[in-house]
Parts: sequence; structure tokens; C-alpha cells
Amino acid sequence: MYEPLTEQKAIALAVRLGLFGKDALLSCKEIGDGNLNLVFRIVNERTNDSIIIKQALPYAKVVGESWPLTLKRATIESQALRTFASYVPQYVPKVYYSDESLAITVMEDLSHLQIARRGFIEGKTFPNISEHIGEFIAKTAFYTSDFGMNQQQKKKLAQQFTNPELCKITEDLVLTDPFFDHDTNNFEAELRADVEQLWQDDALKRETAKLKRRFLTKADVLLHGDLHTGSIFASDDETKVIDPEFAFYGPIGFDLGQFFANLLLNALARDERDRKPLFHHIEKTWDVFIRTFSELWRESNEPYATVSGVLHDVLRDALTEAIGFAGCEVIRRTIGLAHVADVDELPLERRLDVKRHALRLGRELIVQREQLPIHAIKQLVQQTVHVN
Ligand code: SR1
Ligand code: MG
Repeated sequence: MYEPLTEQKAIALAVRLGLFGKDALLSCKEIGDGNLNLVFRIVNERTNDSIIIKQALPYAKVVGESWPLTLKRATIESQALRTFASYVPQYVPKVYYSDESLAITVMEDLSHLQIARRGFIEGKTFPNISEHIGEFIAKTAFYTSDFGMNQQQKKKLAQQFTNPELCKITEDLVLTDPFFDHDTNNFEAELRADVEQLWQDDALKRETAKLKRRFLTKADVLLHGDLHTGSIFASDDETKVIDPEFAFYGPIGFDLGQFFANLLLNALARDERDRKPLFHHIEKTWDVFIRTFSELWRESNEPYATVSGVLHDVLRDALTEAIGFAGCEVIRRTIGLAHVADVDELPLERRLDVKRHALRLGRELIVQREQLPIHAIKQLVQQTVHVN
């Protein structure tokens, strides 16, 4: 029977499951700082061994009990971690146990790493994060696509990862509400004129509608579904992707776009002279993605994979989508629900400037997405920051 855990109950559960030795001296702290779930860290004080128990709540923590949310997302998350682990075990936490009725996943404690968003805010560069995320996305995308997997099995996997409630959050919060006068939006009064201009921008909304349609209908690959920098633990050498509760079959460029957007928001929040590592990560992620995906392509059993131009078309689609979805995410994190600390922790005047830059950048990413090569993103940032 489901019940939300407390720190004491989490310890009792760990004991019941035999996750530690008999003479363990266990302590527990709830450390969840995300929008949706409880996260318990349990430590054996005698040996320093530790685990994480993550539990879904039946509502969205960020809003409260008035926003019910399916517990099935815990099962989606543990299954996605296991699926990703079969392709890229080095980039996901180990799952030790999961229980659908309790909506829990017991997994490796990654406390020796830092959430990448916090590290970037502190000015860290995480030199290997783009190499790792590029490889993570390329391998999980290829091996779960019609080019890398038996096409009948792929349909079954897509069924297993049907995730309508969590997809709806993205459809609403990322791809719809920020573009309309909707009550989920959240922005400073000083930005009202800029936001109203965006709401009236039919050229932008027409392009955003195309992206939303792709998200709704294009079941290319198994996606993480929420790959922002708060879903990544990192150090100088290691990278681990966590929290795939939004996993579903969707457009190949979506995860790349979420990652790019959150790097761009951090870049915008920094002094201009400190932005280079973020632009480097965007370009490197893309380079590693296309290099890895293209190498794997040679293994494909799909007859059309040998036809000249087909790989090029898939990669062009991925880039166009990545840039467009990045634009949507930049806009939503600026004026929609669930902002990012990179920008929200800035003092008001600076924050308003950065948010105006973000709105302009988001718009241009969406409307120019079909023409932009990856290296043009940094120029676009320059242009949008230096308007007027
Ligand atoms: C109600 S959930 C708000 C946001 O948190 C998650 O991390 C997703 O990004 C979602 O849109
Ligand atoms: Mg999350």
C-alpha cells in the first residue's frame, strides 16, 4: 500500500529490504530539492555506505496537493534507468530495487558528484560533461530507434514508455502556456510589456505549434524527457544522468534541446567574458552526438540506412528540433512555471536584463531553427544580448 515515507520509515524500509548489513547504524535525511519527489539519503554511519530512496508523491510538490500526478512515473523512471543502463551504464546511477506500489526507486548514492546546474552557477566548467552527454544521447537515441533496434520490439518499448501525464506537463508548461496568457505563467511585473509582445507574436506561435506537433506525434527514440542541468550529476571526470520520470518515445532532438537551453540560460546569467565554456559544451555535445550516432549508423539493419543522404536528413532533423525545443525551454524557464536558479538568483535589475535577453534568444532559436548551424548559436546570443 502506498504511503509517503518519512525519514524513519525510509530507514525501516531499508532494513526490511536488507539493503545494509545486520549491525548497520543507519541515519537518513530527506534531501529532495526538485519539483516533484521525495529523496531520502540513508547512510550506514559505521561504514559510510549509502543509498538513495526516491519516492514519487501523488501530486506535484512544486505546486501542492491541488495538482495530482500519477505515481506510475516512479516505474517509468526505474525502467528508463535500467534501459539506459543497458546501453550506457557509465552514465546512469545503478538501480538496486524498485517497487511500483510504493512508487520508490532505490539507487546508487551519487553524493560525491554535484548537480551540474549548481556547479555551473558557481562557475565550474565540468570539462567532460559535453563528451559524456553527447555520447549518452547518441547511444540511447540510436539503440532505441528504428535504425538501431528491431522495429517490432521498438513498438513494444514505446508502449511500455507511454507516459501521457508527464508528457502533458511538457506539452502545457514548455510548449503552450508561456505563449499564451495562462495562469501557470510566472514573471516579474516589469516584464509584462515584453511578455505581451511575445503573446501577440503569431509568427513565433505558428513555429511553436509545429514543434508542439512534433512532440505530440513523432515517436523516434526513447527520450529522457527532462534533460536539464538539474537532471545531471557531474564532476570534472564523471557524469550521471538522473530523474528520467518524463521518459517517453519522442522527437530525436528533444533531449539535446533541453540540455542546450539550460546551458544557454546559465551562459546568459554570466558575464559575457565567462560564457565560452557553455558555448563550447553546446558545440561539443553536438559534435560527439553526430560522431557517435554516425558510427552506430553503420550497424543499422534498416535498408534505407545505406541510402546516401538518409543519415544526413536524420541529423538535420535532430539539429532543427534541438534548436527549436531549446528556444521553447529558454522561454518557459523565463516566464513560465518552474524557473531556473541560474537566472532567478540574480539581483532584480540584472535578472530583468537577462530575462529580456532570454526571451529574445528563445524567439530567434524557434523561428530561425531551420537555418542555424550549431556554431551560429553563440553569435545569436551575442546579437540578442546587444539589441538596442
Ligand atoms: C510541475 S513539474 C515542473 C517541471 O519540473 C520538472 O523538472 C519538469 O521540467 C517540469 O516541467
Ligand atoms: Mg526532475
